[in-house]
Amino acid sequence: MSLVVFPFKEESPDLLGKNISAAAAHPAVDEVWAVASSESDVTSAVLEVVETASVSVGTPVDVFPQERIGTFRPGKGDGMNTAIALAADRGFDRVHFYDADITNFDARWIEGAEAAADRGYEVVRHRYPRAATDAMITWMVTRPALAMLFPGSLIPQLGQPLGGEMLLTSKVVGALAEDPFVAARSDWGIDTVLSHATSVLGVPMYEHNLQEGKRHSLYGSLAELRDMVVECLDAARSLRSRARPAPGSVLEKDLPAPAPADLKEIVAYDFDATVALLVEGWTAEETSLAELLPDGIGDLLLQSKSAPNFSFMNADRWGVVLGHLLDGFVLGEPAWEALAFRLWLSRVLAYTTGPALEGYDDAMDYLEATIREYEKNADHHVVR
Ligand code: GDX
Ligand code: MN
Repeated sequence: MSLVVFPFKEESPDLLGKNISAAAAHPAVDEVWAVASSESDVTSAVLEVVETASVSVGTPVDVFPQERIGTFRPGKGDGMNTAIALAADRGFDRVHFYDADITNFDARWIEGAEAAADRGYEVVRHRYPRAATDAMITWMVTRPALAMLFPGSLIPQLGQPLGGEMLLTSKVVGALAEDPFVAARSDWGIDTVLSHATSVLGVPMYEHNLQEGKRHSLYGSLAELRDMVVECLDAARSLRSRARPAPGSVLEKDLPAPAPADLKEIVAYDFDATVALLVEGWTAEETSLAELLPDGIGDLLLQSKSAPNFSFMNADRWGVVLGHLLDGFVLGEPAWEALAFRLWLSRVLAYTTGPALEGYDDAMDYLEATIREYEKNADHHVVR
C-alpha cells in the first residue's frame, strides 16, 4: 500500500494536477495527498484538478492544508510533517514525497523508488544531475557542513541531502513521526533534518538516479534563496553533537550516469542581479560581525561595501567561514542572517566565475573534491 505526497505552495494548478494524475495512475499507488501551505492554496482551480485526477483514475486523491506542528517558520517542514503524522496513523507501507513543481514527473520516479524498496531498502532517495550553478545551497552549505560534522560516515556520501523526493517505508515514517527534533523543523531545514534522521535509524538506504534530471522552476537573483540559505545553515548547525550513523549502516547507489547535454549549458541564476546584492544593505551590526571573521576574511568581505569583491572566497576560505558559522550563527538575528547570506553569495559567485567555467564535468568533479577535503579536515574546521 503506497501513498504519494506533494507538499505545495502557490504552484500552478495545472502542473499540480498533472503530477497528481501521474502519481494516481501508477498501479503501485493507492492514495495521493496534496498538502497545501495554507487554506488559501486550496483554490477552486486546485479542487477541480484534484477531482478530475481522482475521477479519471479511480485512486483517492485528497488535498488539505498543513497543520502547525513545528517551532520554526511555518513552511515546507510543517507540510511534510503533517503528512508524516497522518501517514503513520493510517499505516501505509510506503510513503513517497515529491515536489509539486517538477515538470518532468512521471511513472519512472515512482517505479525507481518502488523497485529499490522491493529489494529491501527502507529509504530511497532520488538523485539527479543538476546544472553546474544550480544546487548552490546543497554544494556550499549542506554537504560541506555534513562532511565537517559527520566525517567518515555515510552522511557526507548523500548526493542530495536537500532533495525533496524520496520513498520511506512505514517503519521509517513511524520513527520520524515520533521524533520531536524532526517535528520541530517546520521550515526549509526539514530536508537536512530528515536526511540526518533517516541516516541514523540503521535501515538500508538507496540513491536512485534519474538521469534526465529534475526539471522545475529555477531562480532569478539568488535573493530568492535567502530564507533557504539561512534556514538550511541553521538546520545543519542544529545537528552538531547529534547521533552518527551506526557502524555498518548501508547506503547504496545507482552508478552515476552522464548528465543530459542541455542541462550542462543551463545557467541557474541571474548573475548581474546577484552581484549587486553584495554591496547592498550593510548595517553597522553586520560590519561588526564581519570584522570578527578569522584569517583576514572580514577585511576581504568588507571591501564589498564599496564594490563587489568575491574572488577571494575559494574552497579553503569557505571552509574556515563555514566552521565559524557552524559555531556562532544565530537564526533570526538580522546581522547574522545578512552576514551568512553575503558570505554564501561571495562563495557562489567565486565558484561561478572560477571552477564552474571549466566545463560541466570538471566543475562537478571539483565540487565533489571540495566535499572530500572538508571531510578530511573536519577536525580543523569545526568543534563537534
Ligand atoms: N505544504 C507546503 N508548505 N509546501 C511548500 C511550502 C510550504 O510552506 N513551501 C514550499 N512548498 C513546496 C513547493 O510548492 C514545492 O512543491 C516544494 O515545496 C519545494 O519548493 P520549491 O519552491 O520548488 O523549492 P526548490 O528551490 O525547488 O527546493 C527544493 O530543492 C531544494 C534543493 O534541492 O536544494 C526543495 O525540496 C527544498 O526543500 C530543497 O532544499
Ligand atoms: Mn522547485
